[in-house]
Amino acid sequence: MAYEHILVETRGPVGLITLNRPKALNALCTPLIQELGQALDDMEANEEIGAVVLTGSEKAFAAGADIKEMAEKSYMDVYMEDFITNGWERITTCRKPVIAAVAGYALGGGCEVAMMCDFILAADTAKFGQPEITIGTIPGAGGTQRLTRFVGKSKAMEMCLTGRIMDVEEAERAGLVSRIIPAAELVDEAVRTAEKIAALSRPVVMMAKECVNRSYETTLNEGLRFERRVFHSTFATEDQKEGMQAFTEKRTPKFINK
Ligand code: DAK
Repeated sequence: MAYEHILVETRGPVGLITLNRPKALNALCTPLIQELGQALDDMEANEEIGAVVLTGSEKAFAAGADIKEMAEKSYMDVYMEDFITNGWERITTCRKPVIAAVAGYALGGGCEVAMMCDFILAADTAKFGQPEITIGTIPGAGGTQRLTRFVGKSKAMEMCLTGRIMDVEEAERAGLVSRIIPAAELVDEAVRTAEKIAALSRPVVMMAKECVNRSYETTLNEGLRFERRVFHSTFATEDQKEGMQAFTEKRTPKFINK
């Protein structure tokens, strides 16, 4: 499929999606979100792909939802259209791992999209923020909820109430990003990381992802029970047998995704 607002490529077992509206700092207009959803559908269905990297440009991962598209809408417009709800959460329903590779601005909806990914690798140029309050609205794609879970109430509250932008060192200290990488190496390192994941047992990777995500949605005891059941179920896979056998035979395992 031909896309207008994103670039899509595969690098071995990795699907790479690049947000590509450079003149608008990758502002997330509705057609872009629809294209992103379509690309994720395709990658989810493609058996050759084991993990996905989502990135933007050197200057901006994404500077937010498209303010020019939203500006004139009335309450009834956004309510009746379910404005920009449709499609936005596709990343969170993707069963394959999705890594955000963030350079430059990740603001508003851009920060929210990065947080919907499984983890964030950030360039030393990355900046994160929820500046919606400065344009008379509030985060609408999870910013008040996910940011608070990542960085805690005090920092999330300050960011949502003032619109302050966090630099990458602060974001790493606060647990929002997993690693800082020199900007020039960001995408290659994200693809290498995705390749490592793609080389593992796909069903077991999906199970691990499901368990970590469950920790956000349930109590500790329920989460532990869920993890235990899924842990047991890995013993029904051929890949668990192969992985442990390979360890004892001091060789690299050959996973078959079964
Ligand atoms: N929307 C539209 N255009 C944008 C944009 C945005 N968010 N951000 C930047 N641009 C455009 C600028 O208008 C400018 O276009 P021209 O004037 O050249 O035509 C071009 O990109 C370059 O931007 P600047 O000239 O401003 O570049 P600077 O380097 O001077 O400044 C900046 C960079 C990132 C600091 C600045 O552009 C900025 O403050 N941008 C806006 C950041 C912002 O407020 N973001 C939050 C937007 S609200 C929801 C889902 C999502 C959302 C809500 C609900 N649901 C699922 C319900 C999300 C809402 C938001 O994100």
